Amino acid sequence: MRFDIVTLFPELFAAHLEHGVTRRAFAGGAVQVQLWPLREHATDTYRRVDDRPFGGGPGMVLLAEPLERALSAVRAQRGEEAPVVHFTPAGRRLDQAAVREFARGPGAILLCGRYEGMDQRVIDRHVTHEISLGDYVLSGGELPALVLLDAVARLQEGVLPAPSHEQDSFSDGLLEGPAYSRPELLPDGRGVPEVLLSGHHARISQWRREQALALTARRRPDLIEAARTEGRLSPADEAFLSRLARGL
Ligand code: 9D3
Repeated sequence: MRFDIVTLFPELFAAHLEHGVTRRAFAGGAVQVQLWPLREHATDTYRRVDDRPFGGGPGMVLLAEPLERALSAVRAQRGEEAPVVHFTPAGRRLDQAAVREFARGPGAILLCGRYEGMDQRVIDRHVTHEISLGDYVLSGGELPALVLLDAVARLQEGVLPAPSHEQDSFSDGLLEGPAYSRPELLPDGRGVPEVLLSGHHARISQWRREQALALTARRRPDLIEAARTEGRLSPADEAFLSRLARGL
């Protein structure tokens, strides 16, 4: 799959693409990334890519023409089929279901906004998905684009060591409980839950499931409700949750 990223700040992407799990996806060729510096598509001698909004108001707007030219250059290389994503605070919040859909598809063209936004005519003509990360204010769409890339790259075959995304929270829809590693006993005397050292795999699995259910019920009751609606809670899960609710 291929991601083409239209941005004023291509340098922001380098460190992430060169490290860790995502580097494996990119180096292995599962995910191709091409950066399209918007400034190279400016039309005037000052290389302007933004201007004041018609009608007045604060801030600047990304100009339609450089964006249209950048999109034409991208499409000359990859054709018409790709989704075009605009990252904007007004978009639908990104979730794991959307990430899975991108991971199954051909990739996308990612438009990273800056300033107060981009000329609406570009959005109207080209954009197929508007995506937000959530209700806080960032300075542009570059970090959101990296977030989507990271989430998609780690789902590619051979990128993760094991089939570990089968066990991800948000794959089974619950938060994960606590994890512990060496040493068994810290110098200040804190140990590790006994059951994890027992070697009793069935008991360990049950304990982990209960930890996940308890944490999710406390922090994200909405996820418990969704799991219930979708039939992902067993009778044993329900029994545990009702004991929990009664404070036992
Ligand atoms: C004056 C109104 N502002 C909205 C709160 C305008 C505005 C602020 C920040 C317009 C764009 C931006 C830059 N942010 C993004 O481009 C962005 C973003 C975000 O700020 N939060 C969460 N997700 C995203 S995706 C793109």
